[in-house]
Amino acid sequence: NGIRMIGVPVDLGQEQRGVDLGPGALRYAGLSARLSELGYIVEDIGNLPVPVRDVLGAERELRYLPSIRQVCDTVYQAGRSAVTQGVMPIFMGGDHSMAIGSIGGVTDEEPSAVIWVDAHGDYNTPESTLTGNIHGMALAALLGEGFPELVNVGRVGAKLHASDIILIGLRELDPQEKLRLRGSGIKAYTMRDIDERGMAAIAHEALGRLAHRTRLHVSLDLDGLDPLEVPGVGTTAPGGITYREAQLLMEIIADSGLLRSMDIVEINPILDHSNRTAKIAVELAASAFGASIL
Ligand code: DIR
Ligand code: MN
Ligand code: MN
Ligand code: MN
Repeated sequence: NGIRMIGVPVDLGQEQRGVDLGPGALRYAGLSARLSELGYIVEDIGNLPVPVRDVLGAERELRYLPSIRQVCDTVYQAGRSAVTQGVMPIFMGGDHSMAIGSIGGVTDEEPSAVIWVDAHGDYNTPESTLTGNIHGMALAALLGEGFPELVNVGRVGAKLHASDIILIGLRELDPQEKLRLRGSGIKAYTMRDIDERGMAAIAHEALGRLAHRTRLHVSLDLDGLDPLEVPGVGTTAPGGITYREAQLLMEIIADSGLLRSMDIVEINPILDHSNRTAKIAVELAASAFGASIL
């Protein structure tokens, strides 16, 4: 019944300054205490070593690929250790590039599933990307596509099959990324789906598709939520998941009993108002790990 908080202050996968402060923002917002209240034994192991971008001038033109690879290898090992020791890791980002390590690390043996909450697909390759930013390539790398340095983090090759993944909250895809996603076999619920069908129907259907798995990882990019409610993210996209819809999704995930690990990524406290985004993320994590209103 243990949860291990693992800070990954990486900001190298995107351009905005400030996502490296995400782990601190989540700690100040009381993540540890909130999970302890639920009856978990919570251990915070601090932050993993991440190079500071200001000293990586020479890697800039490489989009920090060597350093991101190194960070993801470290995150992978931290995920592996947590799984083998029987505790549930929460990876506190940092930008979404670190999910290449976290998801790789937790998906080694049992049939695993991932619910990826995001405005974006993060399904770019070095060929399809418009920005060059590696946080927009994380899901593709986990499926074995793109830079070999990222595909081979931790162990060689793809860490997930398309059928292991469900995307929720999509509303901003790059042109080539959109074509790639259509052809991928990944189940994606866009904002239109959520508007038309409601989050409850989508959450139940998503978990039904993943029912034969024994481990579920939730990768929560806070930009999946509406920036009016969650302003502290680097790449905002209007018209997102509301706080209530996100809560409902997390509560239904908790009911499934499958959740074993989580990423909380892309929080940028520099762009936030009074740490609102991290506070909301703490409430969502609490719901995912079983908090109920009554
Ligand atoms: C864009 C933005 N598709 C890119 N991606 C973001 O840079 O590849 N992902 N913001 O979270
Ligand atoms: Mn993302
Ligand atoms: Mn995103
Ligand atoms: Mn992003």
